[in-house]
Amino acid sequence: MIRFLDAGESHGKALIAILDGLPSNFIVDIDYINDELKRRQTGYGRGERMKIEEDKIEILSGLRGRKTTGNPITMMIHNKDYEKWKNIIDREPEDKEKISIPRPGHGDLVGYFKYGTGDIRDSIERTSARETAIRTAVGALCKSILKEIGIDIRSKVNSIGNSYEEIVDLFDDSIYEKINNSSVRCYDEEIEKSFMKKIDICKEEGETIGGSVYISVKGVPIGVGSYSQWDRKLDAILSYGIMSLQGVKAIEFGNGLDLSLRGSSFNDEILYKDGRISRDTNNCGGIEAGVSNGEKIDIKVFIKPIPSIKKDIRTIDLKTREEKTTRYERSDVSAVVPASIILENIVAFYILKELLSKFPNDEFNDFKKAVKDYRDSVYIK
Ligand code: EPS
Repeated sequence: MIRFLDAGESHGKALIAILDGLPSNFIVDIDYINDELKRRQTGYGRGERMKIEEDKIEILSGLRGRKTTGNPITMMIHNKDYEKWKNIIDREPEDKEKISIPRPGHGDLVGYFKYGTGDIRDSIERTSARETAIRTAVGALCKSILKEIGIDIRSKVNSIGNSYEEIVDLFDDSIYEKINNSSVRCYDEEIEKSFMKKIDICKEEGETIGGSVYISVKGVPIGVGSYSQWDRKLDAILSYGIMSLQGVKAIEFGNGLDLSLRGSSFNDEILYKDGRISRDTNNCGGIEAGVSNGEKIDIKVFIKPIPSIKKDIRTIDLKTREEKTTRYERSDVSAVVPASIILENIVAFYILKELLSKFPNDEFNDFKKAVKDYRDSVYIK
């Protein structure tokens, strides 16, 4: 069973994660993890902070040389911006410095009442999506293990505001190359311009904007997840991880939101082609009854606009209950492009976790062999 906890604050010294339960003898590619961190940082719509940070992973335990040992893996990313913030972060603020005007939509109001420290700075530091850097590192390590097992996870941006690009097969390498080279992660140049324009207009107007991303997972064998208990269903487990990403407000598996389809068209007919069970459609998104069915796992995720906006909206001062307008904290204009990368990595953690629960093995090569033997037995007949 793999699990992890992370810690660290947006402007604190560092972000840390402890990832426990990975099989031994897997050769870790640090460059791959750092490339994923870079992918997360470089999207259109980012603010000033990304010019400061240059995220790199440091592994403090769990490896001998480059190989996993089965011991817990401690990962760390330093916050470069800490140097400028340490006088704020590392001392108790005077009363007049405490923040009491919450940004609607952020964790400011709920954190103020829940933890009662009297300073919104405390919740800002932990609710910030800066935390997704370390979650991306954890997921990237899981994603690199899945790659060796024959499972690939890809993503694109589907919409920025109400500007939309059609879903496409992300495993068409020439299309995916275009997506990876686009600063808004889409394949059509006209749509790319319209996505960028939406973000530019928001920036000029002191606004922020949401959107949606599409994640597709190829190679998960039949039988991952379970219907035997409600809390073992794969779609429910993935949703838990996906909803935990800052700003996510909705998820669709396959074409779950297409209510125009009736039963005979929605339910994907079962066919037998080229020696394997297959489907011509994937409306169920690769999961039936909470169990992977061997098709691609297709997920669309919807992200709301960032709550740190320059434009004034109404709020109150929690100390006096007086009406105020929001105070501005430096932020990004849109988090949709980085969300696409972060979600690939969040999904990777859960797919690996569930795969290891079906094929429990302490050693990587045994794990790989168990998955291969099972795949052969299912697909050849
Ligand atoms: C964030 C606010 C901004 C973002 C940050 C998330 O940071 P800052 O307050 O330092 O300007 O840049 O995202 C990251 C730092 C990151 O690495 O993704 C927020 O309030 O959620």
